Amino acid sequence: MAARKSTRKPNVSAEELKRYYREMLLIRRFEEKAGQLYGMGLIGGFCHLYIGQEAVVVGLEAAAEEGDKRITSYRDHGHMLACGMDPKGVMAELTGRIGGYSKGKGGSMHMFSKEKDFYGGHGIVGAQVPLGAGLAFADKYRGTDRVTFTYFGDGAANQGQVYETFNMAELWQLPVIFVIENNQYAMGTAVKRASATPELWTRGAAFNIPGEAVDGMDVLAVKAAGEKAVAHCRAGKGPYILEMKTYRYRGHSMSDPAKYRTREEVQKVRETRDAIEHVRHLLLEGKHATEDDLKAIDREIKQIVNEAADFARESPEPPLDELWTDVYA
Ligand SMILES: Cc1ncc(C[n+]2csc(CCOP(=O)(O)OP(=O)(O)O)c2C)c(N)n1
Ligand SMILES: [Mg+2]
Repeated sequence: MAARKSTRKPNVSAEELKRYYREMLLIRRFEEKAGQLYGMGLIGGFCHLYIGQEAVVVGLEAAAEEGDKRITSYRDHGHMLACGMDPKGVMAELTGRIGGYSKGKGGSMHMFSKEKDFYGGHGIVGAQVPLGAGLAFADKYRGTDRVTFTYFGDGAANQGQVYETFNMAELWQLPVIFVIENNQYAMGTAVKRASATPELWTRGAAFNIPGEAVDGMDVLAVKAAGEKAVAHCRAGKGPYILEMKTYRYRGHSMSDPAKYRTREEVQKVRETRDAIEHVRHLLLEGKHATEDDLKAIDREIKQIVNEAADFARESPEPPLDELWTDVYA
């Protein structure tokens, strides 16, 4: 077990770097648009944006293979886009329309895709952790070598059910990667105020689960750590913990007044650690792309996001008789 230092020397192709740039940018622009639609009253209920944390899901999806599974909390839009779900279906779910992934009946926090092995979207803090171990149990039982990425926050990491799950996951050697997205805050509570031991990657020690801390703002470091964890799980060696040191730029949800931190703190992370700027820098410095190439990617992403927003506005609300469908899966 060792803390991982960020690897700034890229050992990746130009195409790969461009792919990460595009995928992270899609999440950021999608979330910005969701924030706008929320402000216009087109999205109701809770809406938790993922802006700032993009490198975590993009790096881990780069380490995943077909048939691997993922499950996460309510801060889930980035996970869905990163695993290839359709931005139109995600945005339409946010606006509560029939074209959404849950036919407009689930909203931001409750979306699923069997096709993409995305198992939600869970509003109860920590509830997805035992469910993630259950998905891994199913794979082990069926004799596949698939792994499950089980994402949860720094706040969730202090929940009792997490440790019951750690115990069973190690006991049964389940192929589950516990990804702790440590974005430094649980609503308005800083990690330092809530955690007796702030190095969350060590939390599996009592169960013999290996873990490491990763620079979650560096997509290449995330991918490398993800590959290591995946190899561990696929080899039948049981669970693995990855603590992603990341940061959320926006409030906890759209209704967060953000009085628990300074603007300067957020600005400093944006200026010194931003995941998208990091890859942009690698692309330009390495002469893998020109400013014009990147502008073309920006335009392409903007169009995808605008089309998703148009679809989400134009798709009708679910008819009343939809109330009686999907009650049991
Ligand atoms: C069991 C439970 N307790 C409390 C809440 C209210 N709540 C919603 S999100 C949240 C903070 C969780 O923070 P963290 O796990 O760090 O995830 P993040 O929001 O930072 O992604 C809390 C306390 C809840 N939804 N469920
Ligand atoms: Mg948090």
